[in-house]
Amino acid sequence: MTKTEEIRPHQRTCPLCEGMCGIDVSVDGDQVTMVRPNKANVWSRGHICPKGTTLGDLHHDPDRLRTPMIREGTQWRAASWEEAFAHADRLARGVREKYGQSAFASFGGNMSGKGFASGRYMMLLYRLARFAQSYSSSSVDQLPKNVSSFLLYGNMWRIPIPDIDRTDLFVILGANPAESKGSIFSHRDVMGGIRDLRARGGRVVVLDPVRTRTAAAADQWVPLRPGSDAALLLGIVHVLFAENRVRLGHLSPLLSGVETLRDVAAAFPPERVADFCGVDASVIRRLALDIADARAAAIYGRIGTCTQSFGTLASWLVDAIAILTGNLDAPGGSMWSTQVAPHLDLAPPYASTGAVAGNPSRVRGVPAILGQYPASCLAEEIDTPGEGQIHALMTLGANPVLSVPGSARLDAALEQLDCMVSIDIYLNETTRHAHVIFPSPSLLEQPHWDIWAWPWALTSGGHYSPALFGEGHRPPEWQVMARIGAIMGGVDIPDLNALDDEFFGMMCDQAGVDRQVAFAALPTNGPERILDLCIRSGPFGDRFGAHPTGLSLADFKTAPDGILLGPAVPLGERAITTPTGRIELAHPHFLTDIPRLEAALDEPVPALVLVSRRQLRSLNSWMHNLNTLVKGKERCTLQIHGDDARALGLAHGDSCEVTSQGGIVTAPVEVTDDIMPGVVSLPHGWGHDREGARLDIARLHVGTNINELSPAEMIDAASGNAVLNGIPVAVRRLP
Ligand SMILES: Nc1nc2c(c(=O)[nH]1)N[C@H]1C(S)=C(S)[C@@H](COP(=O)(O)OP(=O)(O)OC[C@H]3O[C@@H](n4cnc5c(=O)[nH]c(N)nc54)[C@H](O)[C@@H]3O)O[C@H]1N2
Ligand SMILES: Nc1nc2c(c(=O)[nH]1)N[C@H]1C(S)=C(S)[C@@H](COP(=O)(O)OP(=O)(O)OC[C@H]3O[C@@H](n4cnc5c(=O)[nH]c(N)nc54)[C@H](O)[C@@H]3O)O[C@H]1N2
Ligand code: SF4
Ligand SMILES: [Mo]
Repeated sequence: MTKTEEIRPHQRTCPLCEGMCGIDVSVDGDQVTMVRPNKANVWSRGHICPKGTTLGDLHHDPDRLRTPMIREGTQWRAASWEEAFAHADRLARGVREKYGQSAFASFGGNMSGKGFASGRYMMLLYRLARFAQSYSSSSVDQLPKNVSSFLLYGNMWRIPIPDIDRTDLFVILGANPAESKGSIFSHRDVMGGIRDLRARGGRVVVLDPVRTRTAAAADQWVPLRPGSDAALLLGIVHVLFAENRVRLGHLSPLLSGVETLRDVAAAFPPERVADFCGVDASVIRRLALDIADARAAAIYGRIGTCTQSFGTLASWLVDAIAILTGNLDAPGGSMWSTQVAPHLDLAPPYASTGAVAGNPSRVRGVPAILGQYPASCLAEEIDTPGEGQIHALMTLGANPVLSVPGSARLDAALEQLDCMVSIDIYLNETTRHAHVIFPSPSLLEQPHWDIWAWPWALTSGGHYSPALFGEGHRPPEWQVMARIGAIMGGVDIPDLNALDDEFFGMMCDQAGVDRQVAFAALPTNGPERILDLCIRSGPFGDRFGAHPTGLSLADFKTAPDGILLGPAVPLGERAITTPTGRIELAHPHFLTDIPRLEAALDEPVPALVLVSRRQLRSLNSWMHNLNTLVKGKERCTLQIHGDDARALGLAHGDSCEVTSQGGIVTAPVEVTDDIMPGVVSLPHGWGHDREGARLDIARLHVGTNINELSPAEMIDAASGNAVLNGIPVAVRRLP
């Protein structure tokens, strides 16, 4: 290799969030020397955030696990791969012999689908493992939106995305892309998109209890009480009907339940919900008319509308308003993507067909929703004795000890497991309870093509990044996934390659591609041929020669800055796969939850409620071990309005104690008028003081775990999703 080749940066996509930023990674031998934005990347055109520049630090982090780890008592030791598989197998067999397969559960986290192989082989692992109970971070995140999309359109992942580049009015509820960079909404630069929209004369309105940096960049900030979105949105629906502003647009022949929705909303005039929402009725009316009168309006609700008491109703009504104003499946409104490589197994590893609600949970009796139990139930299912008690758990890219409500109980419960296997890159707050940890390869040791961001992009395109470093002496990640699945499910795999061929063959069937043709064209096992199949059988693909001008992975391999293929187009009836073939605007699952909302309208308002916040330099709970990101002033503060601070005798910088029904934490006080009175906020993902975690930098920036305050009992009844916002709290000054 010549000197110039050695220092030429490698073009990649940052895999950390949905921003999908193109980056240039410079290396010297096996060292990353620099990460910079790639201005030539056709998607991101030079956009980047501080996290993306730390991919080298992450790769070199001495605490990142490189070998499997086995715990004996409180002692950890590095182990060979074969030893680790054998140890996990022994423990799993023990549980199976004593309690049967009903004692096995899984928790899939936010990083579970991000790996090139792990994302593509998750389904194989779960098929082999036959977990009796599945849990995931979905039920502390977007499950209400999955439920509403499942009922409205027939597919839990057919979530509409705001088309901000072509809209005139962007209404944001409960999202803060200035910090999060967009969620279930991939845009090359959301804040840039907001600036462009305003520059061309459009408007942006943000409904949020906090004047976030997103709200500050908008035309209008509407502070509203946490958990009140559904009521406010019903007020808007009321006005649309009452003022004769309903315009159904091209989806009209596909709609069912319009009159029922009108009748429901008749009982919710803005004047009735105004006090509950803390928003003037005139503001709600104006917003309804602005949406109705805009040439195109994009209404976007994200995590603030999901992780609250009425998450499902709010998620449903966001879409209902788009539908009633002709803004669904229409440019400038909310649309669905057309992916270059639609992943053939995107549906998560739990059954999501048939009824939305499944069997009741053993301890609390709440139904499984779309095949999974609420994360808030995990602790009680582990620590409550009886038939069906969980004794074996697999975690995959998850840190539920910090991310799930009632985390103190969960932390204690995990210690009781007879078999805990984690696939993770750190020995952290959660994995310290594991018996065996299998490390994933570093994000730079694997290729990348985003599975989780392209589905939410309203520009079709693709970007393939080859692995930058070799994986070293470890079995390929896809084989690790298969073997762990087999261990958890107690099945033998006589031949891994034959198993993979069968898995691949099933994908060919799903894609309508002749198996023999696909095997002949793509003879090498592993995740790359799955990606190639997805591209070639996708809407822009060559269909293995049937569309000679179509694309294959080879085209992307020769386009290191990516390829774009144009903006989203309306999908019409192709998008609707409900049993009736219609958009179920008034599905009974939504309507049965309305009385609960009505009852809440008359309940007394708590004096102080807690909401969560995200921070640009964090990624949920796990990027706090990188000094570049955590250094600087304390970020884990309790934000409180000046009026509330005065009333409670709190001053900026004081230490305070926050108490809820769930627990007690302490935090430094940050007085700010960027939060509405009656609401306080803490960031999530902190609390790095657990004994035995191996996170040397994070330990210096402990912070406090907000989920010790979130009560496990508080869930959105219609989805089982955790309520992380609007938690009643009391705050007092500590001496
Ligand atoms: N109070 C409150 N709680 C919240 C939220 C909130 O807003 N407020 N947000 C919720 C949301 S939206 C989510 S998604 C959840 C997240 O909940 P989790 O998924 O449980 O938590 P993360 O912090 O994302 O944990 C990611 C895990 O993946 C590991 N990891 C990192 N990189 C890799 C990798 O390459 N491979 C593997 N195998 N593992 C890797 C990390 O070490 C970490 O253990 O938290 C939820 N909890
Ligand atoms: N830097 C960074 N980026 C991330 C993450 C991260 O941890 N850090 N996490 C990633 C993940 S897993 C996710 S899911 C996404 C989430 O991405 P976003 O949905 O953009 O999440 P947040 O930034 O938490 O914004 C949620 C907003 O909801 C507001 N809110 C709280 N309660 C309510 C309510 O009842 N109603 C309304 N209308 N608003 C409310 C909060 O004040 C907050 O401003 O971000 C992803 N990107
Ligand atoms: S915005 Fe997201 S994708 Fe872009 S650099 Fe930051 S973390 Fe990576
Ligand atoms: Mo999330």
